Amino acid sequence: MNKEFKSGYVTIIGRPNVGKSTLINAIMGEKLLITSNKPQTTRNTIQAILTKENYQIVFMDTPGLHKPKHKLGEYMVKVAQSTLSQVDVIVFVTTPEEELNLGDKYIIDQIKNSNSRKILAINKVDTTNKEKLAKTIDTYYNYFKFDEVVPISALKQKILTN
Ligand SMILES: Nc1nc2c(ncn2[C@@H]2O[C@H](COP(=O)(O)OP(=O)(O)OP(=O)(O)O)[C@@H](O)[C@H]2O)c(=O)[nH]1
Ligand SMILES: [Mg+2]
Repeated sequence: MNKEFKSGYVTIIGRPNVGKSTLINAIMGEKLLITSNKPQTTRNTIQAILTKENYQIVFMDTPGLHKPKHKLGEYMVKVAQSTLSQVDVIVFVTTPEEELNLGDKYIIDQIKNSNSRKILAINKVDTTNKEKLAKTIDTYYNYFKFDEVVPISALKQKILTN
């Protein structure tokens, strides 16, 4: 009679301004989190809880990860160790990039040994073309074999298939 109720923790991580908060708003179906075209809009880790009949997901929106070594170190100590080790799923958000940039590389290096399921979300696909997107997927997947690769537009609330 009773269906199994599932719950899980999902951390959204990525460079500043890639659309992490926009993605959570899209999933939640409301404008819960502040988004803007200025990097570093999200200042603290914020939880958004999605509750449905058979499941509950706690999303963790995190501040954008900075390239500078010092800040990055600080951030990783705070966020990486406390949240990344305990979550069920890590969604690493990036944008269509020609090359794997240092910031992203660093983030991937930090998450690749965690036990969580790791999803690569390539956001803002509305701003690119198929060739660039394919190249981005190749580049990132070659660097690390994510469990899933999902091209999306958080702004337009679209998941790209094929
Ligand atoms: N074109 C386009 N713009 C997007 C998309 N998703 C987000 N944006 C825009 O990108 C900007 C940054 O979005 P945020 O959600 O604030 O990004 P964030 O990763 O949370 O940024 P920080 O909190 O600063 O790390 C905003 O202007 C969004 O409207 C998308 O799919 N397509
Ligand atoms: Mg944000």
